[in-house]
Amino acid sequence: MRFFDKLDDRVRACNSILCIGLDPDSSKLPQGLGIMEFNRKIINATSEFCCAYKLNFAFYEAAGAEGLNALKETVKMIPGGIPVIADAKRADIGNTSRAYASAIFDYLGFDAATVNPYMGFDSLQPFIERDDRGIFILCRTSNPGAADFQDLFTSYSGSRRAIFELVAGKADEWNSRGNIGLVMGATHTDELSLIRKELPEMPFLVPGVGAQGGELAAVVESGKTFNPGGLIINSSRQIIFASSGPYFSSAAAEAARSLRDGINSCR
Ligand code: NUP
Repeated sequence: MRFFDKLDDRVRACNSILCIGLDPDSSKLPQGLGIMEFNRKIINATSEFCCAYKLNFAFYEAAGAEGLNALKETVKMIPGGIPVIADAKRADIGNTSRAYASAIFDYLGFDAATVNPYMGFDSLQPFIERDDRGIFILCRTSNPGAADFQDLFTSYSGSRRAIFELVAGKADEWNSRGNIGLVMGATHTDELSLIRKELPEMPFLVPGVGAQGGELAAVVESGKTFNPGGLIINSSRQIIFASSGPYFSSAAAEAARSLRDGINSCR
């Protein structure tokens, strides 16, 4: 099954476009709990409220062998119909990128991955060729430094456009298999609505609400589209670290329910 069909089905089934970020920062885990057990409790408590989970590799890699093991086991413990996104921001020269894609899709079993377009088409090709999997290309990211390169104007192709607009255009051009989406930061809704106008059907993965200050109503208004899974909104810390106390998993469930409802009231 194609990734975006799986995502559409899940969004319809759970009536949610909330993607929960499983970013288990070791310094914030409840006392005495390893990453795997923490994730298991969070997933059990929150899965009914989300259309997808996104795992940022940094937090698993930083925990060494335990973290890498937890990365693989967490993908297995997520219920079957829920797509799982690898937030690894990969890309490299062709044969290296092929190994990255194989590690993420074949060894670890993810449904989709984030990739970095800076090295160009051949660096993404091993990901794009996997038409059973999804890829989200970084387009306009949520961090302050995004402006350093992504917002620069260029006259490439005759018109004055920002680099993030060129990335969006290339992503559309490369999307013959229908397995490409864009990462669009929630903190910059003008850019979000600009790309939405240019690409009405392109799926967006939008991180940056909650801890980074992205405003929910503006994100939904700027990014919405008619495909059920065409706009998914990620939140990590606001949900998984809603409480550090003994009832952390019910606090996470409450945070997820409330964010899902908040998003749905804007849709
Ligand atoms: O532009 C981006 N912004 C962003 O925050 C692209 C990302 N992939 N992310 C990731 O989304 C970030 O690395 C983290 O895993 C998650 C946001 O987490 P939080 O701010 O909701 O805790």
